Amino acid sequence: QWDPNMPEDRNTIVHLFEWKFSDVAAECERFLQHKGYGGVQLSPVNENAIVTDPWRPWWERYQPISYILQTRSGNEAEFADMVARCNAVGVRIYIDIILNHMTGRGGIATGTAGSWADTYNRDYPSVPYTYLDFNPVCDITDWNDPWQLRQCMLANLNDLNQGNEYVRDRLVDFLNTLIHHGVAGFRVDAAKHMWPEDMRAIFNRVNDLNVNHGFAPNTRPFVYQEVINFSDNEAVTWRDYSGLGRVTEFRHSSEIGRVFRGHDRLVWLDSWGTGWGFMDSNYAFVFVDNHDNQRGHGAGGDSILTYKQSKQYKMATAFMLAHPYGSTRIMSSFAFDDSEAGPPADSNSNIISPGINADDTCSNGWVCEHRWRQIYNMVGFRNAVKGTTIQNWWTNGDQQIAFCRGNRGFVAFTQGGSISQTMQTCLPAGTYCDVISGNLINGDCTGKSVTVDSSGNGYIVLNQNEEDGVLAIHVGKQL
Ligand code: LM2
Ligand code: CA
Repeated sequence: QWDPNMPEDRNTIVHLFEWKFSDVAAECERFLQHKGYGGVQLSPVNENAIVTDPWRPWWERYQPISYILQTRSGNEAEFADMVARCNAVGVRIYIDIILNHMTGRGGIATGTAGSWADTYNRDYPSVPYTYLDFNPVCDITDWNDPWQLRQCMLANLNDLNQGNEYVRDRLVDFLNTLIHHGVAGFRVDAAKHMWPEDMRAIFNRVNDLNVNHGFAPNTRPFVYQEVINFSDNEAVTWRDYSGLGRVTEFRHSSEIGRVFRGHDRLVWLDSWGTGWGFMDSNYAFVFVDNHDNQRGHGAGGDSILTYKQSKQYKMATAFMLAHPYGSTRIMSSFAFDDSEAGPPADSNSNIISPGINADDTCSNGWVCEHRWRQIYNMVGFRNAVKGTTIQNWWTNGDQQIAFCRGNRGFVAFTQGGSISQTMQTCLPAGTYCDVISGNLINGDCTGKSVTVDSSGNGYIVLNQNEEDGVLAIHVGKQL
């Protein structure tokens, strides 16, 4: 299903990568609800193999060992508490589910709930799975062979046979446990490596969302599938999966990075979306970066922007959120130099909670992009302009653009030269706080403001050397 099942006045998901459940619950209550975030994507919540070489990398969580809800993020009781508390404040929970595989194929593995597995012989007693539940052992050698993509091992990970009824039952039970606890949907890991028919059979069997958590009767889970697909000429494309739910649009990630790194011109953004070869907006799940491509895993390479290029990153994120294309996700990272390194942890390898500074930012190694003013205020902008279209597209013909979202919001961008001129904002007369340079606090704007006259015109000032090359005003932040 393609709708994220959020409250009407919300839209964006934030991926709180590797956060503990207790911290997620607190974040829903103290921050996310107030800034208008619609949901949180969690890292995989079921038991994973403990990897010690390298020491506790982030990617150990992509090696399931059972469906017991116990990881470094917390146990089942903590999970249940978190989902209930987030739902109570209108913030939905989405789980990263790994249906394609179990652990890597090697020796004896131990998991985060204490289970063990004989990964060479494909014996996972805590599920239980035996070798009969897996596809025959083979490696993906030809990435243009649809059969190999589905039937062979991705990165040497033991490949489950989702055509097997017993396996389907185990996966459906796992998803139903999550639904019982109140989740709103799923990010499907490695969807490209499973047959669409098998996934349909599995999702058709899962329960409706739990009405005790505020979902309407007969609501189906939101599904967004990770399919890396850059061209229609590939053997497997987004079209194979868009009948079941949304699909990750990786071209959005790489192209927005290329544009805001200055390798393309803003003037061309007038046809952003299908005009750039992307999938239809109703199927697209979009982001500037994700947990893989921000550290050079997966696809996208050098064009991907991350928190490390903060100005360009904020501009790309602002454009994504200002533009109506797709269903949006914000990445919230821990700082890293080493692309394998796991989350901030103490000497016992327990994850450390983010500290919260007076200015809303995080400490203890957590970047918390979702707490950057320019980012959370654009989440608010997207909520305020929901349901409107782009109007009055303006450009200087090169590296400056501006546009309205109906008569509810206006945004301007420059990555070449300063803007200082009267523009049509499409907004009702009044004075508006620019949510990029400041915040509206007790009726005062801490940044720039724009006065709009009765014909919708406002004088827009956006200098090239400002901290951010964006100005954004909307009806929700009027002085
Ligand atoms: C995904 N989407 O389809 C995730 O977004 C991605 O993060 C996962 O890979 C991948 N699929 C499998 O779930 C990550 C990471 C890999 C890592 C795997 C499994 O990017 O590097 O592979 O998780 O932990 C690691 C080693 C690899 C080894 C494998 C199995 O890097 O060299 O393969 O474990 O032992 C020999
Ligand atoms: Ca597979």
